[in-house]
Amino acid sequence: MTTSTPTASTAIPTTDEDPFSAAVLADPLPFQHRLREAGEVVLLERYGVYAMGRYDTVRAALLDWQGFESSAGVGITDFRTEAPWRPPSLLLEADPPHHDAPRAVLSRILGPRALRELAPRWQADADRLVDEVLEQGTEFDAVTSLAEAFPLRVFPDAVGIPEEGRRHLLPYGDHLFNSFGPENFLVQHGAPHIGEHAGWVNEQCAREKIADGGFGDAIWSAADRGDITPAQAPLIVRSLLSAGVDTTVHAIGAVLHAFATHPDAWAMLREDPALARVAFDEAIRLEAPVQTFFRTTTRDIVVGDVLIPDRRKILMFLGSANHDPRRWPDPQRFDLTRDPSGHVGFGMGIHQCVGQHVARLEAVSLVTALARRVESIELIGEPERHLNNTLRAWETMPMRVELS
Ligand code: OVM
Repeated sequence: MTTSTPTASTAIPTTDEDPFSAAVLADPLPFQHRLREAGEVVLLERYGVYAMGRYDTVRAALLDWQGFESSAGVGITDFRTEAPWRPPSLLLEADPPHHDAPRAVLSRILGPRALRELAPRWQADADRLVDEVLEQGTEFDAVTSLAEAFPLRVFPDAVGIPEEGRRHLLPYGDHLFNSFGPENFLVQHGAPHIGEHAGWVNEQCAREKIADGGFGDAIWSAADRGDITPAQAPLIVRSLLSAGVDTTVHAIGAVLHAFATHPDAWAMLREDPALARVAFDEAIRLEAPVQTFFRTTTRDIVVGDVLIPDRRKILMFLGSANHDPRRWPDPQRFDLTRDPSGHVGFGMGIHQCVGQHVARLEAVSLVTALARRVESIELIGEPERHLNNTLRAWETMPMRVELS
């Protein structure tokens, strides 16, 4: 996709549409279709940034971390010309060589081996939560009762942070993910409160706050061994608290919505509970809780027949790539018979979600617990979207279940 002597033969397709408008955020698929049809790379005139919406193009750019860097920030702000609002993440907003040690440490701590011990505990926690919810009745808001309740019950304990103040976690993440976009109504709404939320989050990353035996403790132990520096440890804990809460809440929301609207898939899962894993990845493909991230070019790069000049921001539409009919037959369908692997909902390449095994274990535990007790799931009202510049999310999801 790159050439040593960049040449571009055609004028770049351009749109004046705003992907961060309330209308597009509430219903992004029509815009994403137009984006993919417009070309491999499209100029978003309003912001002076580029956009990619096709699967092959997004995937190739994500794999090319040398040409499309993350260390200038993965939001619309270029850290080389504008100061970031918080110290950059050592994972998300870094590239090799600085990225290597934090990434290696965290991928061991959050890897499948490390999670083996957690799996039976989280399954018991999920069974207990589902029992508690169903005890209250068979109609509930699936967002608060399940999608928010389960991650908030298990994840902060697994990190090892104190109980007090956990109410800051969701609004912190929500504003962080808004802040990757332009300073629109969503950012303006969150800005007055972010100091308070961020202050609390940053305080919980200190060694004295962190309980023994969890992910946070393992990060500090890596600093003791010299795998990372003591100055890096709190920022890596911060990554867990930044990337690990809202994302999993919305992933669980996505999988619950998918099942509620695809009763055939729920019947298949009940027949074969091992399908919970593929259901999770198919829901991530379908809904991509993280819809977009930016990259920044490190030189002139030709993609297809357009030239992206050096030091330009490019918005990668992960959700759009996961709906590209060039790659996915019947992309809108939640289909447990397809192989969703290769979706870019977790990104791709060196930055691919390091927490995905944790997220998968949370969702599989909860879906398994539900499948043990519930014959069918349906929506009993229109679910409402929660708008965010980066996240695809539900605010409410009125649900009724029939017990088995
Ligand atoms: C981080 C971070 C924050 C938000 C998202 C993310 C999806 C990472 O602070 O490292 O990855």
